[in-house]
Amino acid sequence: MIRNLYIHTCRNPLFQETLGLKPHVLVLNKMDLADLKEQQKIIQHLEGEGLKNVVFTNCLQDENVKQIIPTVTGLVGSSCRYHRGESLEYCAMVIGIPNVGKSSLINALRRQHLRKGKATRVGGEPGITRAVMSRIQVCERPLMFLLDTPGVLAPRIESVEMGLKLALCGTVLDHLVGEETLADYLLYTLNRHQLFGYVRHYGLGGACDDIASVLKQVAVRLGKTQKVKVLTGTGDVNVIQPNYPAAARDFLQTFRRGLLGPVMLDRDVLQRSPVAEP
Ligand SMILES: Nc1nc2c(ncn2[C@@H]2O[C@H](COP(=O)(O)OP(=O)(O)O)[C@@H](O)[C@H]2O)c(=O)[nH]1
Ligand SMILES: [Mg+2]
Repeated sequence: MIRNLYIHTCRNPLFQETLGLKPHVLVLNKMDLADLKEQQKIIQHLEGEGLKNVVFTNCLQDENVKQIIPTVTGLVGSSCRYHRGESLEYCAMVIGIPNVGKSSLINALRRQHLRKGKATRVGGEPGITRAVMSRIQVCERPLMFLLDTPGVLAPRIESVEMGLKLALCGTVLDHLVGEETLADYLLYTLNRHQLFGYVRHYGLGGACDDIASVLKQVAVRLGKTQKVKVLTGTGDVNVIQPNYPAAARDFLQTFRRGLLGPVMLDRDVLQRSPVAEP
């Protein structure tokens, strides 16, 4: 099971239903993009949800990827339900919503344990892994295979805000939500968390909570403007029109690349968490 750290959803009964009693590891990937100052609180919160085996990873830099196989073998070994008999093979399934890095994790495991390259396609657009592929070997000793899946778990969207968080992380196609709506939510989030990396990144005059004004400045900054002729009673006037959609797209992509700084989108969830209290 794999989830982006910063899209950590509330108790998701789907996980329980889907996984049932099978041993499982929760991989919180893209740790490079997450603000992990409150890592302990995150772990406590997850434990409160009954999720114990948590590994934070960065599959681009192979950070902590080596912890996964020992965790899996430890869990299977200690699970009395799994009388493995003579079988020395492990077969595990990687599940999670689109774009959290399931395929990247498989490739990272292969790099770490087999010194092999890509076996499964990675893509930034949700839905690139379309068909369930055959099992892919990720380790020799112990012999372990993983099944990549095309996001078999649909995001369980409990509220508009959670939907926006998921969309910010690129787990649904942007145009379904609207890039400018998403950019607005991103700006609101950054300001609320007092993360002003965007002001520095785009060289803005200061923090601002008006998305139209921010996108206008971003568009000018990026040269994403066009001249249009406006006919007035006294003659034609040339006006510069900012390309708002292009500015919104750049704002979102810049955030997703981590260039606006690490963010913990679920800070509010953590603060509401009863287990976070001392
Ligand atoms: N910053 C960052 N990006 C990642 C990481 N792992 C995967 N990605 C990127 O996330 C996108 C989706 O990855 P992919 O493996 O296709 O996700 P899947 O849909 O769950 O299989 C790709 O652009 C990856 O390069 C990570 O640890 N950090
Ligand atoms: Mg995939």
